[in-house]
Amino acid sequence: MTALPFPLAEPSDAALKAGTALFRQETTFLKGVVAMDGLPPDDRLEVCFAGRSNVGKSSLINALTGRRGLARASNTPGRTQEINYFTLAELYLVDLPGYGFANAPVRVVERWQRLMKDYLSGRATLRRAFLLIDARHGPKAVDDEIMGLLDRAAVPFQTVLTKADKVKAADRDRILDATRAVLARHPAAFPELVLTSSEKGTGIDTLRAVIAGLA
Ligand SMILES: Nc1nc2c(ncn2[C@@H]2O[C@H](COP(=O)(O)OP(=O)(O)O)[C@@H](O)[C@H]2O)c(=O)[nH]1
Ligand SMILES: [Mg+2]
Repeated sequence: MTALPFPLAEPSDAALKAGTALFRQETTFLKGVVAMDGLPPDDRLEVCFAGRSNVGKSSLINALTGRRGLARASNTPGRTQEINYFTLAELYLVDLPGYGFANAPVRVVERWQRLMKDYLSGRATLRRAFLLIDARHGPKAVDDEIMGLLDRAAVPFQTVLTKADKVKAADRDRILDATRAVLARHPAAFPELVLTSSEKGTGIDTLRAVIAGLA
């Protein structure tokens, strides 16, 4: 067997330190954006968190920043209809509306899905998209579709598996490999994965280090 592609990211001690130092600074909410012309000036790099509704985007931002109520997390899928901008030092962290199932009228959903896709394919200062996937399920067709959009827009994306605390140990490797098989078809996929739990704190320091490496 050859070595599997897409290993789990293992940042160096120096990278971990840089991550801790970056996220020790205060993250603040900048604005909620409902249309492309409402995006803040593209005067700094940004990273975004994309993924299906309820995958854990907002919870992950809260875990990274250590601020529980910063990004609004919700049990009701598809409630975030805006692109939410947070400022962290010389970087923007961007919480995107989810895709897939949403608890809102079709026309409203279409509008914000369009916004999310326009953002993902048209934001020049977007340094990397973190594509969140529920670690219990692996990628779904709709994730594959967004990956295709990112390929075409040449936006590098890195997969972050969420809710690791809910995965049975026996299922973990199978789901990781299923994820790798999908990523292997996507040229824009960054070749390392991050496995996280916002609940337990797993992988949060790793993701901080990855982001600090981009800042
Ligand atoms: N067990 C567990 N639940 C999580 C985790 N992250 C998020 N959740 C839960 O999943 C639901 C959706 O989270 P949210 O951050 O609002 O997802 P979003 O729609 O992608 O922003 C909430 O009930 C969260 O408490 C995690 O790491 N572990
Ligand atoms: Mg959210």
